[in-house]
Amino acid sequence: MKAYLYDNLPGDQRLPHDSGTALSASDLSAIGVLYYHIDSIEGVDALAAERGYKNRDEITVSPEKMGDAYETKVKMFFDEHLHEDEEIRYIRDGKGYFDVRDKGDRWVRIWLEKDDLIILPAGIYHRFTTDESNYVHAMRLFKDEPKWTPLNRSEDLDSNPHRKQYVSQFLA
Ligand code: KMT
Ligand code: NI
Repeated sequence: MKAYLYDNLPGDQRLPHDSGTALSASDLSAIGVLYYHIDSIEGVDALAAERGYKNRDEITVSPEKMGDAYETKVKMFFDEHLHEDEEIRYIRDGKGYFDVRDKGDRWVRIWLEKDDLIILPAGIYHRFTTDESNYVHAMRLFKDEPKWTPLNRSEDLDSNPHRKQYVSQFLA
């Protein structure tokens, strides 16, 4: 895992866009983003039991797996959005970037690789992209039924209870 402020410069979303300002795991936890490095499925099972993640599936994002849909999918993942549930991802292989908004509404880029696990809290604005390797294989965990509905950023969401809860807990 490597976290840093995004440079906001033009260029492919899959490039590093590293501004040079590094952030730590504790900077991430201050905005409710939890990072773990877990090198066994038993470790993931223990975390899942502790946090009540009852369901899981696996996804591979790559041109090999997705064919012509790949470029479209990668652009969709990169639209800024939030969810009304936590987003939990465990990287089994490959690499990818999760970008999350910080307290100043700046993008923080989090580079994840094999055995990295991230929990994004409900209500945080975020986006995802593969990196230049164009390959990630991840486990998606969830508490109940998978609810993937992305709610794209909009002022209408300022009154969403999950957004309000996130803002009052981490951004106030
Ligand atoms: C998401 O929600 O953006 C994804 O599931 C992307 C693939 S998992 C790293
Ligand atoms: Ni998401």
